[in-house]
Amino acid sequence: MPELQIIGAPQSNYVCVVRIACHEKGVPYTLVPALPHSPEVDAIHPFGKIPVMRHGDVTLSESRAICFYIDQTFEGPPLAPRNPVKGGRTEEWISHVNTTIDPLLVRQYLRAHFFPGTPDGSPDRAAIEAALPKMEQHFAVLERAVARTGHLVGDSFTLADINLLPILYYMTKMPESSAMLGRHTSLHSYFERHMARPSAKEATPPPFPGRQG
Ligand SMILES: N[C@@H](CCC(=O)N[C@@H](CS)C(=O)NCC(=O)O)C(=O)O
Repeated sequence: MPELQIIGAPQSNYVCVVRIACHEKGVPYTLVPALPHSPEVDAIHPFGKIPVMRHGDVTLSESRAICFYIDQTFEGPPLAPRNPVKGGRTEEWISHVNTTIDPLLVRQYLRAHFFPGTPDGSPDRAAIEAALPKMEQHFAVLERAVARTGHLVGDSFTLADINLLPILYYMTKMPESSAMLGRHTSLHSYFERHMARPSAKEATPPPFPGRQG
């Protein structure tokens, strides 16, 4: 088998998703550090986003596509349930996380802290304050979703949980979101329990260069 390369920056929540997926599947891989829009990424992703993947002659972009390939190519526990209802639920949650939750929690809220674009580099308070009421709704939805079984789908750890976990990890790093997570007790214990998995520990994002924590 050729080497499986996951190409991207380890701080990216989507790179983190693919790394957790590889670990859960029991697939060895090499992480090739690369930034969005770098030549090695642009060669594979038409819009220059990370992660991208190289496996022999096969190249792929988009975390869901990469996880699909890994799930289908290698032996090991399924990342997404093969049962159509549970599989469909898993896709439903992955889509909610990628199209609704990530844009608010990561692209709007976290970016306003980490990459605010303000003249002095201080957090963009207007963007943060605008995000918080909508974030309360998202946290409430997630709280209800995990309250019964401690998983997003059925009673096992799936690719849906893998997609959410890195975002929740970043929520613990900022004051408003960390307090919000603390107030949602089922979601908080869900996060702590799954973050203790070896796959999540191994893929925990390092700090952004030049930043602490
Ligand atoms: N839908 C993509 C999203 C990937 C994504 O947004 N990656 C970010 C880093 S976390 C990125 O490359 N951003 C650069 C850009 O949007 O130009 C996936 O699932 O892989």
